[in-house]
Amino acid sequence: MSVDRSRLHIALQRSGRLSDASKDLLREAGLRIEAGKNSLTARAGNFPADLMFVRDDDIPTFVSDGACEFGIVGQNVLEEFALGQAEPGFERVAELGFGRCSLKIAAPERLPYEGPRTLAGQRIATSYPRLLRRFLQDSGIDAEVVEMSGAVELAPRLEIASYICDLVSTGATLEANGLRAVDTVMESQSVLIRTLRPLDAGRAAIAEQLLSRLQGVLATKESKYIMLNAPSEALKGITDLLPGADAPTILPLHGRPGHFAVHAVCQESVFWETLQKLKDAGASAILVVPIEKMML
Ligand code: PRT
Ligand code: ZN
Repeated sequence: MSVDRSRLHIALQRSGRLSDASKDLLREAGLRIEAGKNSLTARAGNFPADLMFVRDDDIPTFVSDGACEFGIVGQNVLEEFALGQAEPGFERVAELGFGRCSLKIAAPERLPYEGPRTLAGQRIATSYPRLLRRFLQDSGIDAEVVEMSGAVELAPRLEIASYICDLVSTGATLEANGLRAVDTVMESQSVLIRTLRPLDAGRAAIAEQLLSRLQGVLATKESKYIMLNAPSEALKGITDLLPGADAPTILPLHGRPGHFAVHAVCQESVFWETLQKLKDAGASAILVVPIEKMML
């Protein structure tokens, strides 16, 4: 298939832990994704963008080379790639809140761990050699990094290495292999990246549209619309309590002189504790409603 330069190209993981959430995010931004299960590309039916379904490890390269203008990938894969590059060819646009995991040092139950110095002179197996080397270097430790492309958790049993450095989410895999997490190399989640290659005016405009929609989707995930009533003397205290809201709307209540309705978009989670504090500060009839769409 030849590459259509009048459309944007977005690199997504073809099949794996990030695939569904990546597609869901684009759908929430209004893209209609028409793809069969085994396609390598898909067209957005109603937006000038094509999706490229690739291995997550290839996404930083695709975006840096400008083959795709955008990509969604785990920070772990991205940082490992970036450490091997003289100049980054991409920039991070937003953290996406899914695919969370940590890159951890893990030790067999029988081996001690008293901080990174325990690793001195040891063999450590990992699929993230650059991130591990940076961690060791930052800790001033000399150790041998054994590179494996998968099944890293088997290394101690196979006596390939004493320790491992691998991704952990629930910890079940470590436990099943008689290992325990002892240190953290990095925390990770998926991120949206964009190429640093300049775009022509047409595609730059489409890119801005996509970004504005995605930023709207990400903002609505955390945001709530809050409405409440309050007497005038309580307004200052109440507006100070509203989480992440700037410039709330304040309207007089019909038939109740000295009383106002306060409406605000809160950019942070609104907890029960916050509602209680608002009530204690004089608010009544407090409503918190989800926001479906937002364009900032
Ligand atoms: O085929 P392709 O190369 O695209 O996929 P892949 O097999 O390399 O990646 P995939 O789908 O496994 O993971 C994609 C991304 O998801 C990773 O790069 C991380 O950013 C993120 N992620 C989140 C994880 C995990 N959680 C995770 N738990 N990636 C891998 N794991 C593995 C881990 O390596 C270990 O084997 O799951 C196991 C541990 O899980 P727990 O729950 O037992 O701790
Ligand atoms: Zn991969």
